[in-house]
Amino acid sequence: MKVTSVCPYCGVGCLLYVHVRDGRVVGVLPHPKGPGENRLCIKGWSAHEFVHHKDRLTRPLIREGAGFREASWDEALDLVASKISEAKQVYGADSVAFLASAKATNEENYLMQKLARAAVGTNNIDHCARLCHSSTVTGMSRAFGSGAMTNSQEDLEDADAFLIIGSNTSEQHPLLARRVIRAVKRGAKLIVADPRDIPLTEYAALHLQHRPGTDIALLNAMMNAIIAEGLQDDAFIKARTKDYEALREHVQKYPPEYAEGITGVPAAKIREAAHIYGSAEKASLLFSMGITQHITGVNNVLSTANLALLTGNIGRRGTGVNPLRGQNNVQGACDVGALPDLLPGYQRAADPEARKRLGEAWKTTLPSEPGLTLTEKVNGAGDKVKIMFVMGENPLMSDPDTNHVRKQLDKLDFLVVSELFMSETAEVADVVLPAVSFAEKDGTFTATDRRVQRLYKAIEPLGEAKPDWWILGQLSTRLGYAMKYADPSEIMDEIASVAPIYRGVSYERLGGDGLRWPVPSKEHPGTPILHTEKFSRGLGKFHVVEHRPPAEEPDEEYPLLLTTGRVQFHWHTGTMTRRSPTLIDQVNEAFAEINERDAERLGIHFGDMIMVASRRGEITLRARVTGGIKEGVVFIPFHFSEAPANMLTNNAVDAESKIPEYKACAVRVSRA
Ligand SMILES: Nc1nc2c(c(=O)[nH]1)N[C@H]1C(S)=C(S)[C@@H](COP(=O)(O)OP(=O)(O)OC[C@H]3O[C@@H](n4cnc5c(=O)[nH]c(N)nc54)[C@H](O)[C@@H]3O)O[C@H]1N2
Ligand SMILES: Nc1nc2c(c(=O)[nH]1)N[C@H]1C(S)=C(S)[C@@H](COP(=O)(O)OP(=O)(O)OC[C@H]3O[C@@H](n4cnc5c(=O)[nH]c(N)nc54)[C@H](O)[C@@H]3O)O[C@H]1N2
Ligand code: SF4
Ligand SMILES: [Mo]
Repeated sequence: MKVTSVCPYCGVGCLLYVHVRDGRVVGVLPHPKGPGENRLCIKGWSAHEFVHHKDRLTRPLIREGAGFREASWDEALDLVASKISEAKQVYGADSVAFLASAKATNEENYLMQKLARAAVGTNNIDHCARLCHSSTVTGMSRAFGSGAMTNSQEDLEDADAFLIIGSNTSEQHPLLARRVIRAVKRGAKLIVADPRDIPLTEYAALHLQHRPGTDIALLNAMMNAIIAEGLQDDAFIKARTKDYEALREHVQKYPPEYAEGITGVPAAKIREAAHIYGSAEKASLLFSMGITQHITGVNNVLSTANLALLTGNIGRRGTGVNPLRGQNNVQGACDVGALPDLLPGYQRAADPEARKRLGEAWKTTLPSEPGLTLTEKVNGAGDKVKIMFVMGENPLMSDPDTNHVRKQLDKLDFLVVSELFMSETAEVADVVLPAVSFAEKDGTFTATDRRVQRLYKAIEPLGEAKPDWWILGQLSTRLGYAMKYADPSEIMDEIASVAPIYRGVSYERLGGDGLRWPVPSKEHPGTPILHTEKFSRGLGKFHVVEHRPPAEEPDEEYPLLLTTGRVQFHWHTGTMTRRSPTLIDQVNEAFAEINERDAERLGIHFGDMIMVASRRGEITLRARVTGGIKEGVVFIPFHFSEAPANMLTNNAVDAESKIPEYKACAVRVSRA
């Protein structure tokens, strides 16, 4: 038997067939429909491998001393409900905090934020989008009125030029990178701006290898050069934008020669990039974590928006500002309101009218106190926050400054984790709830280009594991706010009724290629491209943004700049991919990329064990000496618990979006 599903890894959202024999998942095959068009990357092809892994959690667990004992669902859920009720009574509803999951379905994330707001009475709901694209949502909402990818994966292929800045697309969004490569082979010009020589630079007309944290200087200088050459789109600027004069004046301060001093990129290359992007009929800008994960995250994003507005590259096929969403359902978790300041469908929690509308639908009064972000919750543990419920996230590996996170989680009165596996975070929980994987449930994921797609249950849950939507419904009902849904389609119907952008979405309509929001009615075909006639906010708005260095810069004691990220074969904290034999076979060891000249100075050879230390901690791992990384820069992926990169990272955040600066901190490297 083969069952249609959606790849549980990245936001590209490739469809796949789950093959089932005798009630077990035995393999996956690509699906002809959806973004992957009958292809999968190596992670997709091995997506079944963790499903039946012997480490899957199959019974609820309650802490007993240093370990856990098995419990029934009734006992575990009663305990969680009584702890939440108690904390609410003693400290108030805002002492309870929730982390939703970009790996779980739309229906599950919707229920978790509803549980937080309606059953508990707090806006303390957030998820990994905070660590990922919170700066995108803030920045793009300000410039355009919507925080999502402006274009669709398909129409990227129409571009004549690409600027890929801070996205290692072929490793992190492989089936989307395929479209870029196809366009390049057809003649489109590719500019890559990345401190490292990523695989896509093979296809690039130009590689701008700038220092981490200097994107604003780079982009301002490109705009300076575009205006100097007269390549700005005056008609578009006049008809569709506002505040251009201020931007024009501001970027005069950034001649390419000046930016060269900040970025380390030769002025001539910046001019060439400006010429390629500025003179293209259709230029598409793609970005990801290299732009967002900085204390200047919002300003970085605004800068990309400025460039697209300046050249009229928005609202048409093959153009746009395209933040590539990471997790399989991070777009959806945001859409359905798993954010402290936004209700389902991006209605503002601070807006009394929106609260009234949702309150009527949910037959309750919604809390007006602003909620805490993910980073604020961790920092507030033990103080404002007494109880945390984490659904499918692993903050002890994924949040910055692990020693700090561990100390903070220790201060909680009670920690609940729902998980597939005994993650580092589950290990320190008071109650661990066994959740089911994508193969064991019905639901929807929303891919990076706002595409809502359906996954179908292929097998029965393992052991006593349960879908998160069931767990959350049971808990809510125990808290005195009944949630009785027979199946996830009823939850989607409710989402459609409260979130205008999902109004026309229903399970009956979600075959084939899914539906891209906004879908304002049941007849509406969905919206592949945003801002075609006018921007969601009316006129597109230019913003003046200034270069600002990272919070922590190299000095004598910590002379190198660390940037962190991922590799193609592993997923974040490794809970799933490090249980997948095919992927382990590719890479199964922590490593640090270091420039060959830095390595020579330090007496380090390829394959040596080295120690990397920051002001917050140190780790030991293997050196990959390479000419492909900028001198003075070190890169470490954060997948490997034996040498966790987040022991080193800095928890300085962007003031507005609260995204941590994972992409820049000072380190010292020595032979181990
Ligand atoms: N295989 C795999 N795929 C994934 C994931 C995974 O864990 N594994 N995670 C998913 C998720 S949630 C996300 S958010 C995405 C992330 O996708 P990406 O953002 O593409 O991945 P990263 O490796 O975090 O960083 C991207 C690039 O930013 C560069 N960079 C570092 N500092 C800077 C800087 O200051 N400026 C610029 N311009 N570039 C810089 C790095 O060298 C790196 O090549 O990937 C998704 N896809
Ligand atoms: N140094 C550094 N740190 C980073 C980043 C970086 O670039 N550098 N990137 C950041 C970014 S962009 C992100 S998105 C975060 C990701 O951070 P996390 O979300 O904490 O990382 P994951 O490993 O994806 O954790 C998801 C967990 O959910 C579990 N899971 C999977 N499916 C389900 C389900 O259906 N239900 C439940 N209950 N559990 C499930 C998995 O077993 C896994 O343990 O990391 C951030 N941390
Ligand atoms: S590109 Fe992303 S969605 Fe597609 S198979 Fe690979 S990991 Fe899965
Ligand atoms: Mo992410």
